[in-house]
Amino acid sequence: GRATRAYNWAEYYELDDTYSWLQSLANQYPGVVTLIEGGKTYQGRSILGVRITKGGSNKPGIFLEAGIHAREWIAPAAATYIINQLLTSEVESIKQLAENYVWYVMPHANPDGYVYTHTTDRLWRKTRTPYGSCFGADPNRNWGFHWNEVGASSNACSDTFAGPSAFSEIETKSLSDYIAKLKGKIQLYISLHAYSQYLLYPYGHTSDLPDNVADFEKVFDASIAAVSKRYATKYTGGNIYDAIYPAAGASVDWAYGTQDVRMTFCYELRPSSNSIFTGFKLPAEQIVPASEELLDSIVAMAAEVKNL
Ligand code: ING
Ligand code: ZN
Repeated sequence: GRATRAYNWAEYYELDDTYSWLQSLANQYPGVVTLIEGGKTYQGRSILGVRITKGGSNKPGIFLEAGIHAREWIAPAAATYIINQLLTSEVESIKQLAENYVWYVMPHANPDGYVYTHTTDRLWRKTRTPYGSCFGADPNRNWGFHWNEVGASSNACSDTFAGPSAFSEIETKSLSDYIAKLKGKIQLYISLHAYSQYLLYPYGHTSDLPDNVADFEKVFDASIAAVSKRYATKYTGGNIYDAIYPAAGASVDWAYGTQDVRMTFCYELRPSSNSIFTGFKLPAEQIVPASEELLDSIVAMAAEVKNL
């Protein structure tokens, strides 16, 4: 529907609008932007993303995953904002971020769910796989690492249904296959969610801390300091299990626990829980500021990871 309107982060877009925009980037930046497919969905859609590399591909990778939960609209919006900044910014720190890494950005890890939030139920979270009389598994409880041990449900009608087995969802199965092919190349994995203004690191399945927790804390401190610089937005957080709640089967735990990605983080973006705004329905006027401060934070995060 929006083919004639600008893609400019003043509003939230539909899946097809973003997919057309990604395609247009691949046309506009040959050799820099490559369309990538992180697999398919239950309803047959493509999980479309971009690989961005400015000059040479023998560089560490950053994987940015967003939209795994359908209703968290700010996450894909912020991911596309970052794609655009990596390609167009004249700010030195952002240019460096674009040039020093191979970027893999998947703005919509759950396309079927996202479409459903536009057509039918704005607050849908899960995939759309039918399970008896209910639909969908929670794609952030479905990954094959300590799957369904804690903080997930075996009831298909629950919003945190882990699925009938690890990687039961074609979305997590095929996206994880794509990521597994990059084994050894990813230095930093970032998952975007909303809301609460938290920055989180492994683990979700246990209160045991990762062996490199000192590194995580260093990077965490730099990242939450940077996120507040522009608009004084306050983030807190820590390890998933203690900072929010026990939750097994998340993408960040799988990437850390099975793929040797030593730095994996999840941002819970705006609003904060006590905001006057309604949780998942962050006003579109906040897409840009929420994304700007996120990118400030990721600039600091990457710099800190590089210095470990
Ligand atoms: N929160 C995340 C969720 O999946 C989370 C919190 C992040 C859990 C990372 C595990 C790992 O429940 C939202 N809002 O989805
Ligand atoms: Zn989420």
